[in-house]
This record gives sequence, structure tokens and C-alpha cells, in this order.
Amino acid sequence: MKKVVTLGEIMLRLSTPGYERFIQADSFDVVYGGGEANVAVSLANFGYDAYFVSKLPKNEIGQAAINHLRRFGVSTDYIVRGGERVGIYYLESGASMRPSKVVYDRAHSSISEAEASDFDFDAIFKDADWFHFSGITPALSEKAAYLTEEALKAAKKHGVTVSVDLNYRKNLWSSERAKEVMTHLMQYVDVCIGNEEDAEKVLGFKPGETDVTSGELELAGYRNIFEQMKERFGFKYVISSLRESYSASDNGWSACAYDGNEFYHSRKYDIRIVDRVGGGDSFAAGVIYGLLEGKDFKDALDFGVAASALKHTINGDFNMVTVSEVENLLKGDASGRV
Ligand code: KDG
Repeated sequence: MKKVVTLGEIMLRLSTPGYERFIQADSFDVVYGGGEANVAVSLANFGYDAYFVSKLPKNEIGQAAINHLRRFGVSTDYIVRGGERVGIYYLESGASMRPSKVVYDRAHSSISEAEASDFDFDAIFKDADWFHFSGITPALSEKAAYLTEEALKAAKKHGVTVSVDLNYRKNLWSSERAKEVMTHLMQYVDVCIGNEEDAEKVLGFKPGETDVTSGELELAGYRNIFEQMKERFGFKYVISSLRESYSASDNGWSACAYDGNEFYHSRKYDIRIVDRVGGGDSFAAGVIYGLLEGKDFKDALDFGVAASALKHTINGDFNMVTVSEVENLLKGDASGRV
């Protein structure tokens, strides 16, 4: 079985019930989530040995986060216990023309203050097939950025394929700081994944105008920057998800990718969103699965988009769908509402 490793932070997610506003809610719904943990959950559901590497405090909330990961099949053997706290994020889900809101309370979380020496990266990567990280972890603190680079060095030393989800988070760092840190980390990356704003905010590559022209996305700008990114960083594949927002809850969902030779725009789905958080993570996980299964990059992209279209129908950060559910969607009507 393929062994995939992700590194990052899992947080307690407190969301207002239904579509209530923060100032209106009398209670919160509880789940756990975090970009790289969400990727691990998807990959565990696809049947891989998915390991999530992190640090969580030795208290019941830390244990609850671990239990939550285990419940969905993620291996937690490399999670180190200690430090002060589990990070929290508050979510108010948007609807129609009202966008979602996120408030972070994650300063001094255990992983943001972890030392590289807390982890035995050689043991973690020696038999791994894939390592995935995202722009969220290096944004947490200087220590977390250092830890991420140490993990990347070890992954490369052991010949592990590396993917990144650029995942720009404006509440964690400025675009200038993101560029400084992430540009340096790109030397370790084989597969670069992002969304419409990530390439610009994190690496300084703007796809140009991406507005909707006569119902069609303008894709020439993506091909252009993908060529430049591949040239500059030597990525094997450059990939972006593409969201056409009809409203906060109705979206077109597709992706595009470049392998140095061909540029491909995936199938598109029109989705009515139940919960969009983790949509990008489920997409990254689907692409990773497709590539690890030896699919052509276009099929891997279609698999990622379909997996992610399904995620948008599931409440919470995690994508609990199986390979056959994704394949069934791929066999069905690609233009149908999910
Ligand atoms: O991609 C989804 C993440 O944004 C969500 O799980 C919370 O990890 C999170 C973050 O840092 O925003």
C-alpha cells in the first residue's frame, strides 16, 4: 500500500449552526480540520496509508483531534504530544451573496512552536511514497517554516515525491513574506498546486484577467504563468483549481494543469455548496491519488476535480468519499449539478 505523509496543523473548528451569523449563534458545531490533515483524510479514504505529522498538546482536546483523525483512517503514529494548545478556527458559513467568514485563534499552538528535533524525519520518510505540505504551515511561525524545510530536506534525501498546495492565508502572513519564504521552499517541490490567487500572492505569478468572458474562463493567462513557473522552479506539474462564483453557494468548479508539454482544462461541475472548506485539499488529494496510481496527468486532474466536487456536498473539512464514488461521478454526466 502506498504511504503518503502530510505535515501541518489540525485545529478545532467551531462553526455557527446552519448559516447563522457569529453575532447570532448561541452554540457552535464542533469538528476538527486543517489543510494538510484534510488531505490525509481524503487519501486514507482512497485506501492509502496516510500519515499526518503534527504536534498536539497532552490534553483531552489534543486527544480528541487525534481520535478524529483515527476515526477517518489516518495514521497518527508520528504525531508528537506536547506544547501549549490546539489552535481554533471559528467559521460562519456564507450563503447566496453573503461570503463565509473565518476567525483564527491559533497563536502558540503546539505545532507553531514545535522544534524540528521533535520529529524523526528519517524514520518518517524512509519508506514513504509521497510528501504533501502547504503554504499554511510555514506561515504559522519562523519555527514552523524551519520545521517544514527540515521535513522537505529529509523527504528529498529519501527520494520521496513532494507536492505543495500554495494555500495563501492572508490572516497568517503578508504576500511579501509568503513570497520570501515559499519561493525558497519551491526547490524541493515536484508538483505545485494552487488556486486562482495563490500563484500571485505566494510566488508572484499573476495569471492575468481571469474574469468570465462569454461563459468561458480565460485560460491563456494560466498557460502562460504555468510555463514561467515550470521554467523557474523545475516543477513536474503545475496545477490550479478554478472557481467561477455564481454566488457564495453556487459555483462552477474545474481545474487546469500543465506538464511542460500539454495544457489541460478539466471537466467542469456546477456545484451547490454545502461546505466549501477543504475543497482545495480534497482536490489536491485527488490529484495526488491519481498521479500515485500512475494515471495520465489529465485523468489525475479530472479525478481531483470530481473528488473535490463531491467534497463540497459534505459538511465539515474532511472529504469522506471513496475511489468508487469518485469514479461513478466521473462516469456520469459531467455537467450535472452535484
Ligand atoms: O483548506 C481548508 C483550511 O483552510 C481549513 O481546514 C482551515 O487549515 C485551515 C487554515 O489554516 O485555514
